[in-house]
Amino acid sequence: MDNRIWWKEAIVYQIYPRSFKDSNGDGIGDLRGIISKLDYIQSLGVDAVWLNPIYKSPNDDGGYDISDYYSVQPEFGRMEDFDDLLKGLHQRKLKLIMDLVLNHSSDEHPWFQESRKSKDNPHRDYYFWKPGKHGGPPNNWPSFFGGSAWEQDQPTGEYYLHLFSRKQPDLNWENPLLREELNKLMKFWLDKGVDGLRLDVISAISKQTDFPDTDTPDFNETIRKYYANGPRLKEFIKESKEKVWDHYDVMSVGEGPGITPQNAKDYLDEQDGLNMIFHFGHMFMDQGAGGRFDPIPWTMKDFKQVFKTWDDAFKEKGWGSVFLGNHDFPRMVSRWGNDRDYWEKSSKLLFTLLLTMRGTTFIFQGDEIGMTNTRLSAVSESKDIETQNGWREAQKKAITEKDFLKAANYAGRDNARTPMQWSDEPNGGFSQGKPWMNLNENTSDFNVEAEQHDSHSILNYFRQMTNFRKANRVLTYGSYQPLEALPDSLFLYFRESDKEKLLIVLNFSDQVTNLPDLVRPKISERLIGNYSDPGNTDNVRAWEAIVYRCKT
Ligand code: TEU
Ligand code: CA
Repeated sequence: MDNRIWWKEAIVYQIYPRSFKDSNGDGIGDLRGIISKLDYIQSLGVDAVWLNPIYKSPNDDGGYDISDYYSVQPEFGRMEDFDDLLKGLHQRKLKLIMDLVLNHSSDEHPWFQESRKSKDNPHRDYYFWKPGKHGGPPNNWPSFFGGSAWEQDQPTGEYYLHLFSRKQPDLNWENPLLREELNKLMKFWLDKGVDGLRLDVISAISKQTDFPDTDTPDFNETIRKYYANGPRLKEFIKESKEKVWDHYDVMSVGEGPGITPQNAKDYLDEQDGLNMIFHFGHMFMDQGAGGRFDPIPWTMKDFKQVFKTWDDAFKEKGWGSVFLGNHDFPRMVSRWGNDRDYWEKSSKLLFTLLLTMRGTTFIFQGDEIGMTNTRLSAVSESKDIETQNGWREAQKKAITEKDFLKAANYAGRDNARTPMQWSDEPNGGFSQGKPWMNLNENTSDFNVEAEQHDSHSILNYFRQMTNFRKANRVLTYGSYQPLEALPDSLFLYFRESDKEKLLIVLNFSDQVTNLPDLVRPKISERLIGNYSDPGNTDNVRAWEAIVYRCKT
């Protein structure tokens, strides 16, 4: 593997700063808190950190509403703290991937404050303004956060577009002056030595500027057909690449809601595309037509198919990312595993998948110790605008709070945002002050401190698995060959290179099941697994994960 590429081999650890570690007792995680945990991060065996937005923001949407792209959110610290964090990461051979939100800004950004003043303001076309129609918004587009994607604004009386909250007006990439501003701010952060950019909702930056009505009530279909994959998307990505990214050794990963297996590789061209994207094939699989708070059952058959579909999409060209959770989704062990009877085994099984699948692995903070979903007992406890607005919309449909809470506790983003569980000290060692958000009630049961010293803990299995992935390059560059025609709960796949072949066996069920006869003769030795005793090759135990070396 002479053409080794760091971002293909990297294991990336995602940090949501507000909930990671508070250093000054105000109950809010901050940059110096992250600095205090750099040795822990390094001990995980990861190669890079993806930092959710740290820029000045009114925090309407967890920092994804930026009011100054050039300064650090005061609650998180100062620019010097950022510089110290970057230095601390680089000293430990860790790379930093920054999260940039370029599809929209905060409505408190000076650009928007100017833009809204008058129709002929020089900043007017930094955003999308349209007159209303028939006394209402210009079209029927729904916002990700409920209600219309248009907000009427005074003094001009026109409507502005906001695919997300009304405090997140969409930036008008049609305007070359605006694009120049965005290129400038990207260069500002890259000149500091940042190693990668995670580009928020990059799939939506090119709009269909005639703004046709959506013809479907299915929200995810509306995203795909109307918000994502706009006519100039490839052009805008190419321009940013040529004007900015190509001048740095920087990795670009685009967040791509609405991108499809058919068109993904169009955006990942070596010459003029992104390095990789996050797709949402599995993430939206259990969302009904009404989106996140309209959950529908998911099946292992579909789950396995998503991995095959997307691996096929990147077989010839492009590169995928592999994740099972982040700050926008419930905790992976609660969603895909069994966080009651097989919490430890299923957490470890999910890591075995993440760290043996083809594509760059992204791990969300806290998943390495098996953090689970939290439980809101009232919607008022939610700290997330998507849940709060979702409840506003649910009430219009006479949905009871009890029923809405069931959906929010299953699918809501609060699940991922409870503070990191460091120890059984007060507030889980996260803060000396009152945390901005309640910790999970199970913090004293399991936390970093407790797992650090337990050789069978999820945390230490995670460390074994990151080392295992890096010691076996076939897991990065090898082919992915899933076995078909198996019981739905049995997920088996080969990873093969010209030198070696591994078989990964994952039992996504509480039942013991047989290892299929066809694979048994191919096995030469068991390399790693989530049961401390090796068991036998006749069957696979409940939530058992095993990696075998195959005879070649
Ligand atoms: O999320 C955009 C996105 O992909 C949405 O589908 C998201 O997964 C969810 O449905 C909205 O919660 C990005 C950020 O990851 C998210 O935290 C922000 O709220 C959103 O963009 C707006 O910036
Ligand atoms: Ca703090």
